[in-house]
Amino acid sequence: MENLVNLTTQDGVAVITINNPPVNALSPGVPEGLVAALDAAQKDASVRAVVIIGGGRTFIAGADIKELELAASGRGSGPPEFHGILKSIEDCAKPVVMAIHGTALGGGNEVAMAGHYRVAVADAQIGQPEVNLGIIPGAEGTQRLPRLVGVQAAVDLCVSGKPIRAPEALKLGLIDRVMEGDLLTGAIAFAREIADQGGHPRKTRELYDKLGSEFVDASIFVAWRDQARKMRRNMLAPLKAVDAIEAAVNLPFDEGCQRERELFAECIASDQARALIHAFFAERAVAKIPDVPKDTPVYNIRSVAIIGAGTMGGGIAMACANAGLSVLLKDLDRAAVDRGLAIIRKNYENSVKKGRFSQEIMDQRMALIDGQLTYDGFEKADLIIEAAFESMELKKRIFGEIDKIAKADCVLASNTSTLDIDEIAAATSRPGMVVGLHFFSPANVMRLVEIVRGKATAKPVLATALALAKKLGKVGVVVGNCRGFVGNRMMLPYMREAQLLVEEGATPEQVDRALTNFGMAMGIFAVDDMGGIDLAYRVRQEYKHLEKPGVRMPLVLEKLIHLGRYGQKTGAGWYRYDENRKPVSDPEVHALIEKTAQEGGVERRHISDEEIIERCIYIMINEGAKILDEGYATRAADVDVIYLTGYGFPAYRGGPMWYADTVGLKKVRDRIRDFRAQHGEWWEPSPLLNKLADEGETFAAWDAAREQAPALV
Ligand code: 3H9
Repeated sequence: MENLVNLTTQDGVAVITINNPPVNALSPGVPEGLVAALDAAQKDASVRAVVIIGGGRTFIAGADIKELELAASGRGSGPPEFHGILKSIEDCAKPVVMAIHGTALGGGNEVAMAGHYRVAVADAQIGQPEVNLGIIPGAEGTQRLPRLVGVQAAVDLCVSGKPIRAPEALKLGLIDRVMEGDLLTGAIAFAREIADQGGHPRKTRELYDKLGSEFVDASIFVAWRDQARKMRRNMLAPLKAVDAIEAAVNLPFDEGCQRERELFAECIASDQARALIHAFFAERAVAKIPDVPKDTPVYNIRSVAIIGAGTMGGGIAMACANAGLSVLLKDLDRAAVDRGLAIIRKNYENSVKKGRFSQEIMDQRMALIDGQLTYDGFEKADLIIEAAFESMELKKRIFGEIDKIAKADCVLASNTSTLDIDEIAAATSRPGMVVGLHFFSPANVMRLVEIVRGKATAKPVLATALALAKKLGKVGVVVGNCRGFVGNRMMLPYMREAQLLVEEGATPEQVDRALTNFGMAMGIFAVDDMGGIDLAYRVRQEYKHLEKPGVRMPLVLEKLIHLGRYGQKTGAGWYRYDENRKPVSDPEVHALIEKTAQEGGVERRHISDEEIIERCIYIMINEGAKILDEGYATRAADVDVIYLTGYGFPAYRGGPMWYADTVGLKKVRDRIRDFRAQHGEWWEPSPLLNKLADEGETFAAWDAAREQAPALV
C-alpha cells in the first residue's frame, strides 16, 4: 500500500502522491492508501494543507476497469466502493488541493471534485467518460459535477463522455487555476495561499448556486434525454446519467448519491456495459501480437513518402501531418497533385472554420506536406506508402521502383484493400520490409488500420506499423494475408445477403432501417451508395471464383451498374439523392428489384426485421469464425475491433463476435443451419463455430484459452 500512495511533507504542506502505473487507476489499495495518508496528514500538527498529485504521466485515469469488468460479469464482490475515501477527502479539516496533469477521468475527476480546490496544467484533460463503458459516474460525480459546472455542462460532459482541457475546465468552474511551470511547486504554493486565508475548506457537496432553482423544470430533463438519445443512439447509460443529474437537482446530496448508486448498479449489470468494457480491453489487446515481443525494436518514423494523391493518399497524408510527420505526396501529373493538395487544404480550412484547430496549426500541417511528380527525396523517407489504383500489375511495378530508391531500413507499405501482399512484396528484393497498411476512407478520420502481415514481414516492421498507428491516433489491427483481409472479407457476404433479402421481398429502406435500429452507423445500401456501387461491383467480381453452382447470386447490383446508377456520385444508386446528398426512396429501384426477382423465379414474401438482422449479422459472424479458424486474425476480439472502428458496428454490442457470444453460439449456429437448409451451402457453419456451439463455449473463452496463440498464417 505504501508503494501505491506516498506521503511526504514540504514546508507545512502534505504531498500525497499516487503511484499506480501506468495510469494511476483507483485499483484496490489506492483508496485505502489515500485514506491512510490523509489520516496521517490530519494528525500531523505541522501540516496546514494537503496536495494530492499523481506520480508518473498522469493524475488518476479512473476506477480500475478490470474491477469494473469483474463487477459487470457478476464475478468479484460488486463494483468498487469509493464513498468512504470521498468523504475522508471532503471532510478533511485542512484544505485539500488536487494537482492535475495528464488525465483526471471518471473516478479520477470524482476524487478531484471531492477535494476542496483543483489546479491543473494547461494540457491536462478532465472528464467523465463512463458512458463509453456503458456506465455512469458512480463515485458521486453526477452529484458534485453539476454543483461545480452547472446542470447543462454536467449533462454535456456525462452524456458526451468527452474530456475537456484545463482552460475550459477553469471557465466552467471545474478547476480553480491553470498552472504554468512545475505543477507540484505551484500546487504547494496555492495550498499555502489557501491555508493563509484561513476559514473552512470549501466542500463541493455544500455548493448549491449552480444547481439553479431547487426544482429545475422537469421538461428540461426531458429535452436533455432526447438530446442524449440522439447523441448516443440506443444507449442506456447516457439516459441514466441524465436521471442521476436530475437527482442532484431534486434531492439532498446524500439521497442524490444513493440514487446515483442505484442507477450505476443498473448500468453495470447491463449487456451494454459488458460489451463496452470488452471493447475497451479489446482495443488495447490488438497491439499485442503473440510472437512479436513487447521489446521488439521499431524503426523511428519521422518522414513518410506517399504514392498517389487521390482520396486515400490525401487522407493518409493528412493523418501523417496531423501527427507531425513530414510528407512527400507523389502523383503522375501536376493536375493530380494539385487536386490532392487542394482537397487537403479545403478539409483543413473546414476544420479551422468549425473551430477544431487554429489557422496556425493548419499552416503548420500544410507546411509538412510537399506535392511532387518524382521520387526525389524518397531515398530519405522512413516509410513509403503506396496508395495507387487497385491493380496488381501497377503495384508490383511501383514496388519494383521504390525498392531501387528506398534506404535499407525504410518500411515499404501498400494501402491495398484486397490484393495479395506477398505477391506485392515479391516485386522487391526485401519482402521482410513490406507490410500492408490498409487505411479506411476518409483516412484522416477513420480510426482503423488493418496491418497486413505477409509471409515474410519482419517482426520489427510489424511492431513499427503498430507504433505508427498509435502515433497517428489510430487503432492498428494485425491481420493475415487473405482476400479482403478481415473487414472486407466479412463485408462481402453481408452485402450479398442484404441484396438477396431485397430480392426475396424486403426493400433497401427496410433493410437499412433494421440495420440502423440494430445500431449500425449506416445501412448497408446507404454504405454501398456512399462508397460507389461500381466499387462494390468490382470487389464482387474479384470474388467471382468463390461463386459455386447452386449458390444464388443477387442480380440487382449489376443492373444498377448498367443503368449508370453508381450511388451518391451519380445522384442515384439504391436510393435517389437530392443536391444535399440526402437519400430518398426511388420507386424505379423497387420496380427493378421486383422485376429481377420475377425473372429469377424468386417468390417475394414478407420479411421480418428479425430475419434481416439474423441473416445480415450471422453471415458476418460465420465468416469471422472462418477467418479465426484459418488463422487470419489473432483473436475474436480483433475481429470485433475491426468492425467497431472501421465498419460502424455498434460499440454497445461489442463487435460481431462478442454479439454472437451474447446471443449464444448454439442459437447462432442453429439459425445458420436453418439458413443452410433454406438457402444452400453459402451458409455452411464454420467448423470453429460448430465446435464452440457444441461445447457450449464462447469466442471470448476461446480467445482467453489462446493467450499464447501461434503466429498468424
Ligand atoms: C470509472 O472511473 C467509474 C467511476 O465513475 C467509479 C465507479 C464506481 N483501469 O489506453 P492506454 C490500462 S470508469 C485499468 O494504452 P494511453 C490500459 O488497459 C473509468 N486499466 O494508454 C493499458 O493496459 P495495457 C473511467 C487502465 O496513454 C494501459 O493502461 N476512465 C485504465 O493511450 C495503458 O492504456 C476511463 O474510462 C483504467 N481506468 O491512454 C479512462 N485506463 O498496457 C480509460 C487505462 O495492459 N483510459 N488502463 O494494455 C483511457 O482513456 C486511456 O487509457 C488514457 C491513456 C487516456 C488514460
